[in-house]
Amino acid sequence: VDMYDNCLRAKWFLEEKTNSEGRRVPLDYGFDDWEEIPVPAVWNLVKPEYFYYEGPAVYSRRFFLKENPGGRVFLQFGAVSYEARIFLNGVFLGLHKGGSTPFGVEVTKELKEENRLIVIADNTRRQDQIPSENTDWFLYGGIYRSVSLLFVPDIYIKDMNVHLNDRENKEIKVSVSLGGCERFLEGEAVFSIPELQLETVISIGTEGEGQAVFKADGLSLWNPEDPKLYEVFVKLRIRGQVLDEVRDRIGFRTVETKGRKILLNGKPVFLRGACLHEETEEHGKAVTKEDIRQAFKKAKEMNCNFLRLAHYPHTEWASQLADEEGILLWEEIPVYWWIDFANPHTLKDAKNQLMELIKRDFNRASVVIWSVGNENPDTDERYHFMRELAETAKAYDPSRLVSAACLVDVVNLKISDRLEGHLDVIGFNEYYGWYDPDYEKLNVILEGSNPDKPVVISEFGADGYLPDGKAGSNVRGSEEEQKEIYEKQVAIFRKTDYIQGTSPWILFDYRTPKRLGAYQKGYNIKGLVTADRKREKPAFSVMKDFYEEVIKDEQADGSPV
Ligand code: ADA
Repeated sequence: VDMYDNCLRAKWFLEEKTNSEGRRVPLDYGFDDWEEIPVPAVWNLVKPEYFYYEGPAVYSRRFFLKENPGGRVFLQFGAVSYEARIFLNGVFLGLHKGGSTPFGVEVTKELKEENRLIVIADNTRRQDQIPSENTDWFLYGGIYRSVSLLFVPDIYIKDMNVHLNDRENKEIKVSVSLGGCERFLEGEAVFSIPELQLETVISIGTEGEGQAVFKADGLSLWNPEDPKLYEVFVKLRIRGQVLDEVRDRIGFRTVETKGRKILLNGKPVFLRGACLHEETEEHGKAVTKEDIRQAFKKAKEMNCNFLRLAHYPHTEWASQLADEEGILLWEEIPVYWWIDFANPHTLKDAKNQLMELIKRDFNRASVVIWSVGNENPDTDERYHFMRELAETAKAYDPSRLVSAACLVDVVNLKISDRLEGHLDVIGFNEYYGWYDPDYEKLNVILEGSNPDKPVVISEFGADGYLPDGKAGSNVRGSEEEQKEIYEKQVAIFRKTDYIQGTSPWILFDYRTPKRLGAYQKGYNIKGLVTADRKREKPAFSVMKDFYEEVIKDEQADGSPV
């Protein structure tokens, strides 16, 4: 049952009561004055008066189950902004925090023929949340990714993680874990890649886990030029009986660093990128596959092979499509600016979001970097907080790089952040020429820094708008000035050998209530393309030309600039 195109109904207030069993249940509102709200969608775009609404909303939907195949049933949510409380047939089933990652609740016991699902979605900003109160983007509200019922057998395959373990020997590593009970009968998982005529058996112990490493002769590696994907299957067999089966389409590649280089399949790669928010004018955060396709097309027109998905996990459609289209991705959790670094609950929420993201996208070849945060002040608390996140990512997923978008050390004018030792790639955000007009400082910083690992300029840029009746680079914030800033920035990057990628801020203009200034009008207008995605600004061609040069240089000597 997929509720994708159906409607839920919402009411803009929240009350709860405690029933005789001490469970919290929503009050029984009469349903007459409820609004129809589509799901998935952000409520902000449903009616003009909801545009700036931030707070709780109660969604309610009655649904019928024609047939129940038995086994266990989970109600899965792609994402709900920011907190979600789930009730089925009057029973409180769980609370999820984190507005951009998937989660599910088991509904096996509560599911009937006729059901009432209530979801209380609440996007109220709080300082102890991830992100906290202060964001330079629009914090849309609602159930904005799909909701579905997932039927699985009593014992089922919970996770299947697959990656290329050893490129030279074409060795694949597969880990399988089961769900359904505490202790399992011993069984086996049969892993296969039909295209390679490969089948291998992984034994599963009573803990419900098993892993194996095996050779995949004839395997073609995934890369942006040839994003080869294979259909893979895992069947769970216990006492000769097949109980469950999962499938995926997976690409195989390695990503690592060597000195100051990033290596993809053993070869240096320069990340020709751009930053991207998950937003369109029409759908807000509830982007469609077509919206993502369009964004990727624009990025490719700019000669990109890489996107930084800022500043929170985007829909999994993005990483699935990037797998198919050969775009490398940086995925991030919203540990953005100053958050409550000393608060253990905040750390727990951040870790949870990170793990939900990693588990969701473990099998996506396109994802090469996990970013644990953006532009956080270099304090003791932040160091401990971020270090724990970086180590969590590394421990679960040694097959990728870990980064964070760091700030300049303003005292010593250097790229130097205490977190560096825990990162594989240093992300560096800087806006010289814009917030600080002194480009010379950027020269000083880059020449004076001596990082022992690759640096990606994870943000740079400037506002770019069309001033009424006036043009010219002398107008602050004009598209001409933006272009000039880009030209100067790029010239500096080209001289710096340890810069192994750039992702300008940002591919498209986007909404942000922070920017209500005279010419910004509620948008961050640092886009290389306008928010309607129709018009490229002059700076777009600066990046396009720069990346074309990078490609030529790579072709000429087999290594990036
Ligand atoms: C920061 C931040 C971005 C955006 C940018 C800007 O670098 O990481 O989210 O706010 O500044 O436009 O100033």
